Amino acid sequence: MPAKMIPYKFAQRDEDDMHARADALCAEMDRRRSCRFFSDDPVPRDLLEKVIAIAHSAPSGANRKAWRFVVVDDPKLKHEIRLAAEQEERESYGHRMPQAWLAALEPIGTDAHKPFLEIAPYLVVLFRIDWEEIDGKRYPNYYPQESAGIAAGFFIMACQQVGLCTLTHTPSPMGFMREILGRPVNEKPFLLMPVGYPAKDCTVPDLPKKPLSEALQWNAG
Ligand code: IYR
Repeated sequence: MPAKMIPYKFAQRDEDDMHARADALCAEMDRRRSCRFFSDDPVPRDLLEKVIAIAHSAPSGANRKAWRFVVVDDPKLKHEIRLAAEQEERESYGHRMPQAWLAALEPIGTDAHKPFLEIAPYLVVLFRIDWEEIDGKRYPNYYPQESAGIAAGFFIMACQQVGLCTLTHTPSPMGFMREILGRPVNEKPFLLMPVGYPAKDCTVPDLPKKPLSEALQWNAG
């Protein structure tokens, strides 16, 4: 049955305001960097929950919100996750990733060593829910990959906007996260995002930025 239709409470703004907001947001997001060196300074729990609420407001296939955010702050669990992730990463860096992939990662300077998984105050693990079981019957979710990706984008932007930093980390394969965190088989680990503040001496790679002109096309090419 179609839902009842209600008026859209849209905030209409004047053009100057729209430009000012676009410029401010652009400047803020331009400052965002993936953080690999975290401090262990605590982050208020309710602030993190607000950031997750923002991510949870993302649009999703058939409005199913086919995702779950699991927050880990238990040091024992973080240790277990670090050990499992580093074990997979050692295999990946050691022989699973082809030479071309390793070469592509060289400027970023990553390796199998992931201390941030224990240092960051929170690990937010995003699971993608491919199907749900209700009364013994399986119901597929629609576009779960895209939906989880959009929610992750909201999450990353919300972190930056409220003054937190994060990283989209994907130890691969990530099946161990489901076992460690006790999630059912219909939930697929999608992204592991440490959240906190950068370490005082945090550095980031000075990478060239692909100009927007290479990513934007108007009309037919
Ligand atoms: N998962 C590995 C490798 C890695 C892959 C990509 I694509 C990156 O942009 C960065 C790293 C790791 O986290 O080190």
